[in-house]
Amino acid sequence: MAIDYSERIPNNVNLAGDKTLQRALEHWQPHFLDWWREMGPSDFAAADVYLRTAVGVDAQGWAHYGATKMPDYRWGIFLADPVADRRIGFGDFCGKPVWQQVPGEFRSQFRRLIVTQGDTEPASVEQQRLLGHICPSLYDLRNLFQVNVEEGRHLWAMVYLLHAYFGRDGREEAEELLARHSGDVDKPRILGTFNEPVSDWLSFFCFTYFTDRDGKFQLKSLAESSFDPLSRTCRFMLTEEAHHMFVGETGIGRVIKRTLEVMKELGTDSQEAIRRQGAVDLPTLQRYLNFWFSSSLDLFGSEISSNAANSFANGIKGRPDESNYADHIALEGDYDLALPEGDHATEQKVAMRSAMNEVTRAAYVKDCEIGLKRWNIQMKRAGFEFQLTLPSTRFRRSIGAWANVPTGLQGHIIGREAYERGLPGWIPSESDRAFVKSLMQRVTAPGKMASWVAPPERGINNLPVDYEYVHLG
Ligand code: BYC
Repeated sequence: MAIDYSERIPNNVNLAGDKTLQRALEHWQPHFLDWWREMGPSDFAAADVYLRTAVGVDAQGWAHYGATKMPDYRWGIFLADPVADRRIGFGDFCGKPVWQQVPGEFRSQFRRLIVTQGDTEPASVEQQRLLGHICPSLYDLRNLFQVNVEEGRHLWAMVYLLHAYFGRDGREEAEELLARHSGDVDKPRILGTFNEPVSDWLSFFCFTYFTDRDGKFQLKSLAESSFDPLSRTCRFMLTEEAHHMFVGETGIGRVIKRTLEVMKELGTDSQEAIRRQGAVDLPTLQRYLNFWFSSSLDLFGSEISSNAANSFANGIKGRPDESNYADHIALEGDYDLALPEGDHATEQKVAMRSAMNEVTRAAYVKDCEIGLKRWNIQMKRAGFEFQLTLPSTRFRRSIGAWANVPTGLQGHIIGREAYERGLPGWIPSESDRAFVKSLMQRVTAPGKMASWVAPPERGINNLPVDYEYVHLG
């Protein structure tokens, strides 16, 4: 379905046919642009960026490339095409036709989920706003900005739903999405990870690998929703999300490649020697992975959650790839959970519906492991023993059954003191962060890379790596 770019707000939802909604969104638009100017990528408004813009929502239409100034990017409202006779795929209403409006009794649950989803999008742009100043290459700078404008569009996607289906409350929530800010003491973003600073590119690559991947799984769950406009919105968002995870996976892969080159050249794995050459030693990378993985695990909510059970029962939020499950009702059968009890973990059976957050988290962990396997093969092939691992899902949790339970990386419960002592060696220490910060020298000559990252294997849209992806002017 084509997107109408002649409109002030590009869309494929026939916005012109609903003047009240159109006016309401046109009223919100300048607030969004003010927010982008104040909280978006700092100081790059005049740069021409080789951006991908969606022109349609089908397989061919969503990738139109060209040089664009970010404030001129055509943020808009794009829903995936409707599926004819779509039926509810899970929960108590399984098999009934999907809803085109929000049922009154589920209104506040839907609103809460849409607001939580919407809140993460501008949050991530805020977290990343200063990274442009310390970009390792023009190629990376362009990818950062591509991610940023798309997160901006994902905010539009949720704001459209709030305006179109939640009346006055929705409009108020849409304003609040621009009023909360990442890391703000008084008005922080809703979910923990989105208040963590992303102040260097190693964190950015970890964020796009781990945190954007939470986005993939949450969007997949919401794409199953009985509320069809939410499902269609999330389906289209998922096509864009794939690029964000690509940035994370290839980014970390390139850091590793560069480190391996340096280790080979020097014939040592000495941290000092590697760091002196301006590369990231692998144990430091491991600590960054530990930090972002454990933080992102919290984004799935509690292991046992009545909210999740209700959302599943009412057809509000399903499991990612719901069609892969045999039983879409999930009233029978249990889920085995390991829960902390004193100084050890005990196995407990939990009703399946109450464990839906854990079901999604487990699928996410499996997906996270794929990149690690690839990187570990990369290291083995280069002739090195070092292997990256994911810490236990019990490690350093702030939400759920394992919140504030002191464990080591393998998930064994240890004393509080041992935990405090061990932690600086498990997540980036102050000196790790200072070192990584020292590497973050801005590189903007086309094709040139910072000392700590290898060039990508190919450029964007078949262009060479040394193409001028951002014209700084
Ligand atoms: N931090 O029963 P519980 C993305 C709250 S990322 C702080 O345990 P429930 C993106 C929870 O809200 C995807 N608070 O879990 C990535 C609830 O609060 P209220 C974002 C947390 O309700 C990169 C309370 O604890 N999308 O798109 O099942 C760049 C008890 O909740 C946290 C979504 O998350 C936390 N980590 O919630 C850009 C989808 N975890 O309501 C974008 C929408 C839980 O009692 N959200 N809480 O005050 C949801 O589906 C659900 O709200 C949750 C789990 C997944 C967050």
